[in-house]
Amino acid sequence: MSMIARLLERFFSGTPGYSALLLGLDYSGKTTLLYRLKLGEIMQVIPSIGFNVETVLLRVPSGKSHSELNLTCWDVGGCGRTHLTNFIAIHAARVDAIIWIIDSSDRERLPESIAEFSAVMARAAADTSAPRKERPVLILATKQDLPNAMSIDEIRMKTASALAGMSSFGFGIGLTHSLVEGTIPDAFGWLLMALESARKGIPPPQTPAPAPKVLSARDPSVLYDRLSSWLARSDTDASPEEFLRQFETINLPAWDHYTHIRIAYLNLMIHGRQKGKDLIFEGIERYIQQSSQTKGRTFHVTMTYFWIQMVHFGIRSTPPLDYSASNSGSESKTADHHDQDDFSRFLLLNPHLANGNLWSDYYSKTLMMSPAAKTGPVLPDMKPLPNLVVRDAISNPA
Ligand SMILES: Nc1nc2c(ncn2[C@@H]2O[C@H](COP(=O)(O)OP(=O)(O)O)[C@@H](O)[C@H]2O)c(=O)[nH]1
Ligand SMILES: [Mg+2]
Repeated sequence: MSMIARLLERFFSGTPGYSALLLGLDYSGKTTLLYRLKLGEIMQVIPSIGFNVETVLLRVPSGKSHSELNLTCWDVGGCGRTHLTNFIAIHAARVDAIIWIIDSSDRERLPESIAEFSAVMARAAADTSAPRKERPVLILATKQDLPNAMSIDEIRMKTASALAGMSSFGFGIGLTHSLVEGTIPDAFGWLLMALESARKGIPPPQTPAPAPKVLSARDPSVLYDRLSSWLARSDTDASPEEFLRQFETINLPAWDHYTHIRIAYLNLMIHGRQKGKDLIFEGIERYIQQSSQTKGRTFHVTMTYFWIQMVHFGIRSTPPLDYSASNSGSESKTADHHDQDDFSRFLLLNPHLANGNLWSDYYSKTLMMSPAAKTGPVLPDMKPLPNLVVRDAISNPA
C-alpha cells in the first residue's frame, strides 16, 4: 500500500459517520455547497486550493420521518488538480461515497467533468489495497437557478454511461433552493439510504468497473511522486525540536523545498503568524549567508513571503485532529509522534505545496525574477493569493 494510503487510513479511520469526496471541475460549486451545508448560509468563497474538510450534520427525510446524516466531506480544490488524479483517486477509494458536482450552466465543460470523474473512478477501482465496497455516487447538478441551465434529465442522460454499474442518482440544486425541504434534503436522504444499504453489505453490482484507460498505471505524475517521497521523509524526519535546532545551528541535512516548507510550518505553528514570519525571515537569511549548502543562492523576499502565505493558509485550512477519535486502536503514540503526524497530515491536506513552481500560478516569471521582488515584497500580477480573511471567517463563524 502506498505511503499516502497508509497515512490516510491512519488518520481517518474511526471517524464517526460517513465520509464523502466532492468531485467536480473548478467553479462547479463544491466549496459553496460545503459551506452552505456547514454554516447554513451562502458564503462568497474564494477559489480554493488544497483540501477543505468539514463534517456536516444533515437532517434528511427518511420514510415518513427524519434521520440524521453525519458526513465528513473532502473538497479538493484548485491548482494543479490535473496532476493530482492519482492522489484524488486514493481518497476516492477510501471514502464511503462520491458526490459528483456538475455545473448545469456549463454545457461546454460537461465532457471534461465526465472525463475527470471516469479517470478518478477507474483509478480508484484499480486500487487493490483499498477495501472493496459499494460506493454510492450522488450527482448534484448545481446552478439550476441560472437561465440557461441544462435540465437534470439531460445531465442524467449524458452521464449515464460513465455511471454504468454504480449505485447513483442525480438531483438538480441551486442557491435559491431550501436546505430544509425539497431537492437538497431529498438528495442527501437518497445518499443516506444508499450508504446504509452499502454498509449492510448488499453486494456491489456485477457490472465490472470500466478498465482504467484514461491514465495508465505507469503514467508519470511528478507531483504525486514528490508528495509520496515527502510523506516518507516526514515520517522518519528529525523531531520538531531537533529540526529547529538544526535550522538554528546551520546544520540541516538538506536545504531544499521540503526543508523550507517544514521551517515555515513549524515556526508558524509554534509562534503564530507575526512572530513566526519574523523568525522565518531572519532564520532563512542568516542560513543562506552562513551555510555552505546554499552557495550561489540569495535571499528572495517576495518568494519567502509567498511560501509563508501559502503555508499559513494551509494551516488555517487544516482542521485540528481529534486524536481521541482516531487513536482508539492498539497503536499508542507518544506526544512526539503526534507532532510528526501533524506535519504528514498537513502535507496530505495541502499536496499542492510540494509543487515548487506553485508561485508561477500567481506571479509572472518576469515579475518574480525582478530585482524589486527580490529585495522587497511585491503583489502578484496573475491572480491574488488565497485570502486569509475569508478563510478565517469560515473557520471561526461569528
Ligand atoms: N447561481 C448559482 N451560482 C452558484 C451555485 N453554486 C455555486 N455558485 C457560484 O459558482 C461559483 C463557483 O463556486 P465554488 O464553490 O467556488 O466552486 P468550486 O471551484 O467547485 O469550489 C461561485 O461564484 C458560486 O457563488 C448555484 O447553485 N447557483
Ligand atoms: Mg472550491
